[in-house]
Amino acid sequence: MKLCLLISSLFLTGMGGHAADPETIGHCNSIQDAAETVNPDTAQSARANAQPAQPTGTASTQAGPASLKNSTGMEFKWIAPGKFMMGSNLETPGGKVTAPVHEVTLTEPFYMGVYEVTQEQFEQVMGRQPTSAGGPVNPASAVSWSEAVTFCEKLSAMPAERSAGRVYRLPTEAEWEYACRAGTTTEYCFGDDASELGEYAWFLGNSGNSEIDFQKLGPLERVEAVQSNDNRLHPIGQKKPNAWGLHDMHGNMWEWCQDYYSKYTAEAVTNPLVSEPGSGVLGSTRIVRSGGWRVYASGCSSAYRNGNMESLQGPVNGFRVVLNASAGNESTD
Ligand SMILES: [Ca+2]
Repeated sequence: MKLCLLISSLFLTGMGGHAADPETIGHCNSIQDAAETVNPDTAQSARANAQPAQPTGTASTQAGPASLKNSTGMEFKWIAPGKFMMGSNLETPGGKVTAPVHEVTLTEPFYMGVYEVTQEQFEQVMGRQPTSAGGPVNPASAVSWSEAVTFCEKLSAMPAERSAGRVYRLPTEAEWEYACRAGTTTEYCFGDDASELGEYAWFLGNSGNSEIDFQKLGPLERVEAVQSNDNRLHPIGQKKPNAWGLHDMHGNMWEWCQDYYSKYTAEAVTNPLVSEPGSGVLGSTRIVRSGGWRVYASGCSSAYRNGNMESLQGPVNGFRVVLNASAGNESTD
């Protein structure tokens, strides 16, 4: 069973550098089996720095440009501060890892990357290709959390960006889900019907040579379906954006967030960020969101979450960045 969990979790986490062994996956009963490892009771640290919700009257609501393009060509959308219900109470892969639903208030606006960071942008900022290279408009892949943080630091230090006062960072987990939901309360940014996911996302059901409806297949049939399907990542921006103009928030690449993994609690919080590691194995991992090209639909929901080690350079691990909103931000367009 342990092996089954480990191998089949590849379909969720992208851990490891190779496609999962389909024969082994065939012995697993379901994707729910696959992700039990993401929800141990050991990851029960409190949400560090999380505070009870406060009135939003002091929030900075100074709007910058609705869209912004920086000196490297990266595009951003201005995201207004606000309040939303984070998580989902539905059963998810690995148990209810997204529960309980709780109120989150974000008091500051921010700019969210419209796309996952591309290989070309990664090279421009880091001076080298990401570990896995495949094409300039492909998302940068096999990027560790630490590399993603370094990318933000180097991008912020580029002369044109520094003189414009632009500071980049990874999104917090709450910012990521808020931006993904774009005002929705459904399982996906477009509703609850997973059969529509292919219009918005590259995921295991459509990222290969043939589309596969895994819901209609048994475990062994799933293995056979994946075996020769050549599932892979795809260039950014080919699928529909969400209501706030953000692409690939579901699927394509898992996206690193700042936070360490921690179980949710029910109380309302403001600007949550888990900045200290918690207990247990997962407590020292960093949050990834979005699901990816090798992930079932249920792992690509707005609320689904997983934890990966900071050093992991999995083939499904990419990222997008946040630009701190400030009065000095002006588009280079
Ligand atoms: Ca993504």
